[in-house]
Amino acid sequence: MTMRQDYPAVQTLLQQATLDTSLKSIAEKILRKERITPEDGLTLFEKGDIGFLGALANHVRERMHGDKTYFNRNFHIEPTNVCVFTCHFCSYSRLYKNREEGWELSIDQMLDIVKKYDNQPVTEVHIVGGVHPKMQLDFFVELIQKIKAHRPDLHIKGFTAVELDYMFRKAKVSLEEGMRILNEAGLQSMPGGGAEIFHPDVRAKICHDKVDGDGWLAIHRAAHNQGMTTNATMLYGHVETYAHRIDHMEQLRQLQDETHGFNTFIPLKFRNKGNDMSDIPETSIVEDLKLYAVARLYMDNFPHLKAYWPMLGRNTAQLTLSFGVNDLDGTIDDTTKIYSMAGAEEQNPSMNTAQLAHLIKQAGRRPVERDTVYNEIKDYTDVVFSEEELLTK
Ligand code: V47
Ligand code: SF4
Repeated sequence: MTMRQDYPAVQTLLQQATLDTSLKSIAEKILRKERITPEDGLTLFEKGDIGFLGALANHVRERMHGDKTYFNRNFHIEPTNVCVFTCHFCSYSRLYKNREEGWELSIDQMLDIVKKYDNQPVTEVHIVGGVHPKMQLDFFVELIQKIKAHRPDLHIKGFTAVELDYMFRKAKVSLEEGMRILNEAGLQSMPGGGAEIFHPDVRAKICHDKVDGDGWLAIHRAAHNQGMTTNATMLYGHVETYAHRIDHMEQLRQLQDETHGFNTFIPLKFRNKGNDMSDIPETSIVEDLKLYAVARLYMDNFPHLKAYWPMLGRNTAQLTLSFGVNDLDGTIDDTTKIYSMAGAEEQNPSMNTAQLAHLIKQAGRRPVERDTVYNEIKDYTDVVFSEEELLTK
C-alpha cells in the first residue's frame, strides 16, 4: 500500500456545479491548510453530506498520516463503579448507598490484575472508574507507586478530570500540586473522559453535579503544564445541538493552541441502554461518520483522531478509517465495562493483535502499533497471520 499522492475525490467535488458555495469555500480553505471558523464548522454539520465530508476528512487524514492506522496494546483497571455523581447517561455507576451492587478493588487486587499481564507485551495500563468517596489521593499515589515498582516500563494513563477534581478537592491541594504529586508517583498521562459536552445548558441536563467545562479544561491545562500529555473526548448524540458540538471542539482547539498537550480527540457515541436517558434514540451510522469527519476538519491542531471500537462496534470502526480516523483504541484484553453496560455491540471487547491488524488491513490501511505517546513500535503491514491467530482470542 502506498500513500495516495493526489486527491481526485476532493478535486471532483470542487468541480461539481451544484456544490453549495459556502461548502466550496470551506473546502478550499482546507486544501490551503487554513483554519476553519466555528461558523464553517456549523455549516459542515448542517449542509455537508456524507460523501463531501468523507472526501475532505480523508484528504486531511492522509495529508497528516498517509495510510497509517495506529493501535496500542493496553489493559484497563476499573478500581470501582461506585460513584458520588449522577450522570444521567451512565449505565455503569452505582451510588455509594447501593455500593453492595457494585465493586471496590483493593490495591492488592489491582496489582494482581497488573501481574496477570507480566509476560504479555502490553505497553499501557488505563486506570479509570467511578468517583468513590473513600478512594482518595493517598490511595491512588500508593497504587501508582506499586504498579511502577512492579513493572517500571508500563505507561500509566489514568484518571479523568472528574476523578481528579474530586480527589484534589478532598485532599485540599491545588490542581498544580495534585498533578505534581501524581506525576511524581508515576502517572504519565491522562485519558480524555468526563468532558461530555462543555456547554452549561447541556451539562445541566445530563451531568449537573460533576466538574464543569472550565474545571475540566483547567485540569488538563495543569497536566500539560506538568509535562504530561492527555486526551479529550466528546460524548455526542443525546440532547446536544450541532452548535454545542462546535463550542466543545472550539474550546479544546483553543486550549491545544495554548499548551499543545493533547494527543488525541475521541468522539464517544451515546449508547442508551440501562441509563436514565434510554428514551433518547441513538444516532445513525451516517451521523456518526459525519461527526468523525467534521471533528477531523475542525480539530486541526490535534494530531490524532481515535475511534474507540468497543463502543462503536468493529464494522463502524472500520468505516471511520475513511472519515478522518487514524487510531483504533482497544486491543488485547480491553477489559472495560463502561460500554458493554450501556448496550454497545461489543459485549466482550477483546481482539488479539492479529485480528485488529487484519481489521485495519481490510480497510486498506497500514496497521502500526504505537505506545501511549505515539512512538511507533511495529508496522504490521507485511506481517502475514495464520488462520489460527485470526480465530483465537
Ligand atoms: O466520560 C459513559 C462515556 C467516558 C456512556 O482517553 C458513555 O484514551 C457512551 O473517556 N454511552 C469514559 N459513552 C471513557 C473514556 C475513554 C474511553 C476510551 C479511551 C479513552 C482515552 C477515554 O465514557 C465518560 C463518558 O463520556 N460514557 N456512559 C454511554 N452510555
Ligand atoms: Fe460517575 Fe463517571 Fe458515571 Fe458520571 S460517568 S456517574 S462521573 S462513573
